[in-house]
Amino acid sequence: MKCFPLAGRHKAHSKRMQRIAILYDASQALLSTFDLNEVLSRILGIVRDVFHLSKGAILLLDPKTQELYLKTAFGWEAADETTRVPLCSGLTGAAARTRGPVYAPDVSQDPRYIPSMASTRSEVAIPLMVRDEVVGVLDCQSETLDFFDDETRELLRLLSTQASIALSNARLYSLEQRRRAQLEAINTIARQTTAVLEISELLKQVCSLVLESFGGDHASVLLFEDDRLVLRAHQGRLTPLFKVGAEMPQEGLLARALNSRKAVVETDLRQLPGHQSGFRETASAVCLPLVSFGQVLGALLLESASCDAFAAEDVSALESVSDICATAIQNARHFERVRQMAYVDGVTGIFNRRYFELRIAEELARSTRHGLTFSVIMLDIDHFKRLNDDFGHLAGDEVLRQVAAILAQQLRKSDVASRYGGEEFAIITPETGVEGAAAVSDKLRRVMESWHFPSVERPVTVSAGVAEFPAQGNTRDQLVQSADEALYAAKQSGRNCVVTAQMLRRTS
Ligand code: GH3
Ligand code: MG
Ligand code: MG
Repeated sequence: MKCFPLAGRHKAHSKRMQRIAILYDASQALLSTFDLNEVLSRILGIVRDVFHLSKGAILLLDPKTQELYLKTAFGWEAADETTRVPLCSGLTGAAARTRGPVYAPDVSQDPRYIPSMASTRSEVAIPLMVRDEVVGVLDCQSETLDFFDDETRELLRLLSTQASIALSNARLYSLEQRRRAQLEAINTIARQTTAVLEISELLKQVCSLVLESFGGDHASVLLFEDDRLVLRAHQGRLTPLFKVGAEMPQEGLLARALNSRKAVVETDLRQLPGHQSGFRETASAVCLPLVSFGQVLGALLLESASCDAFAAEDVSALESVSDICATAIQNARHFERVRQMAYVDGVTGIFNRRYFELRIAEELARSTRHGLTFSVIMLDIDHFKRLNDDFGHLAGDEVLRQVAAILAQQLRKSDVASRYGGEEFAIITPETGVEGAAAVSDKLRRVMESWHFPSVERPVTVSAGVAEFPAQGNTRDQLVQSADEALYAAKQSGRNCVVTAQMLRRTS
């Protein structure tokens, strides 16, 4: 049995106790935070305070470039993340490469040493490992030759093991945080978009929500309209090269995403020959096809002015977002169709009375606000009952459709033509006084008179009554009534003519 002198045993015992105390403090400090930067600066704090070192650093491995970059340090002059060490050089590179501690008791004798501070005499580099993967290196330097004895190196190695665990926890935690934020974003997008049924409003919302939750500088939505891919909405701070409504070339990134129906991430678009982006500053982008029930509706684009702005691990979350958006777009389109149907007359395909009432209310508000005038024309087919009687109801329907088509063709885009009921049509002519509207009505009357209606073997004529806002009415009912009275007068005076409410006032 080996026997130690009492003093030696006591010394060994107290050193072990000190070692346990250091490690205990270290683990407490390291494991009490999940913040990566906090973890790293605590590791260095312990190294500096316990060992009284002049210089220490943590370098992390950049898996892409296989370089170590300086993450946190003390005692370095002008050091930041741009300080990089390739794995083939330095004691730190050697530690990462060999996956074990590397010690230089006298740096002047070690060819691997990269001189950075004149006062350094000894250096130890210990790899930081997460499972069997090197994630970085803990680098410690002292102004004393052979400062790091076996005991100290062992202690630093144990410390680095704990640091590695804390580092791994911090990484998992930040990944988890990111996942949670993304899940929340997906949830918000799902809730907010399904409630928006107005399509352009919906697209704007999609852009700002995606931008808010996934970063990037600009988000846009492109939708197929027939075979054209049209820019329908965008939000962000980049300079657009296209206007909303413009057709986008289906090339490069877009073409790849649309053809493969898969998300495509491009880390540096400026390296792609012939690539044309929708924004001047775009450097990287992720393009997500919008697919609903197997149909490609378009694409959601997220762009950034810096390279490499989108992480591959965010793609699956972004794909969930694009699926939600595609469904929301389908819903909004469906709603738009249903809503349109509610305002369209089944026989003629032009707007119905409900739409006329909606639009006249808007026109009343707009004209009142801006001090403008507008007119209402009530137009009625003459002796329509006789047409039905002589040629049948189906031929009558055909005449209604033809009259509606003539109205749509002859009127301005800003005019609103609707079937008011039976064989009566109501027309709103914005920013047009009674004389102008009477001229429009007379043009319509003349076109009808000379039109060949194939379903009936005789000319069809119309009569019209015109009233102007606000002179002949400042409510919907007053205006319609004035125009109706004028129409009645037109019928009374022999049909196939136009009478204005103004003319009636003068004669009465
Ligand atoms: P007036 O010149 O005074 O306007 O005589 P009119 O015969 O045109 O007017 P009246 O109001 O007496 O008759 C309107 C006719 O329009 C009666 C109705 O059967 C017919 N009508 C209403 N809606 C439709 C429809 O959807 N299709 C067809 N074919 N006829 C319709
Ligand atoms: Mg009639
Ligand atoms: Mg009638």
